[in-house]
Amino acid sequence: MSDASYRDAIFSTPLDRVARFSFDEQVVACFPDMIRRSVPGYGQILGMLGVIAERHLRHGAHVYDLGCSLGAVGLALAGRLPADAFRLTGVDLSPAMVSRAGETFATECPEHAIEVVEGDIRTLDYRPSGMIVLNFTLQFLPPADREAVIKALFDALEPGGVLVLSEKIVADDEQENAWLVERYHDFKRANGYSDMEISQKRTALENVLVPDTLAAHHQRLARAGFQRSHTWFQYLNFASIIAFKDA
Ligand code: GEK
Repeated sequence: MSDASYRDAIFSTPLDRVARFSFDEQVVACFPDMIRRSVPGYGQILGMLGVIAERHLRHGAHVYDLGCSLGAVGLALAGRLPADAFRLTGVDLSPAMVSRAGETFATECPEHAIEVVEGDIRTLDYRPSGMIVLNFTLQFLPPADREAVIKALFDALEPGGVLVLSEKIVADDEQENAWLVERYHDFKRANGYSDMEISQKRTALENVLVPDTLAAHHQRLARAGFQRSHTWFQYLNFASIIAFKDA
């Protein structure tokens, strides 16, 4: 996947008017570089998803990767689990992402039962699943749509199933939040982004990526029916939660 990826330079020149961020062809071409340099802990979370699947997934169960982009979650699972251990459906709204992800699975892991479909996770007709992954996707839905999606995912999970939800988060405490955001910008600078790129990307994501607090996530999961959820990973203002449906 990485050999076909370009360096993210989308916001490296001054733009008169910064357009709203969208997952188009330009973003697809540099996506692996962009997400690795922009999301603290992205690689570590992917690595653990395979471990979590090994521990929690019933043999042969179905897995959803919602907002799959270029299929990194499916590749992580296929790298860790044998072909008969799971079936996976990746779903994404962006046609450019879906076609590239499909090609990647066909060449990288043809023996695994992985399909990619174009669709909106707000209206999908979910099939029963043992594990559902939302790796940095819920944050892009309008806040008012999030509750119904989480409820639909709880209903789709088999007893004993798990939901893994990774998100950019906002801290309740104003000072804590300011510190996390400043260090996050330092993290991006350390990864080669200029101040202009950081500020233009921030503008493009305004009202597109709307983060919740960790407390809001856990409360929403509880309202949907999850008996237990905990934050298993946090790196600056990025976190991952696992939620359990009782067996
Ligand atoms: C990874 N999980 O590499 N329905 C389906 N897909 C959607 C929707 C929607 N309503 N809204 C946005 N998307 C991936 C990274 S990226 C995160 C996920 C990021 C899709 C959108 O097209 C994009 O591909 C993905 O959600 C978010 O582990 O770019 O920060």
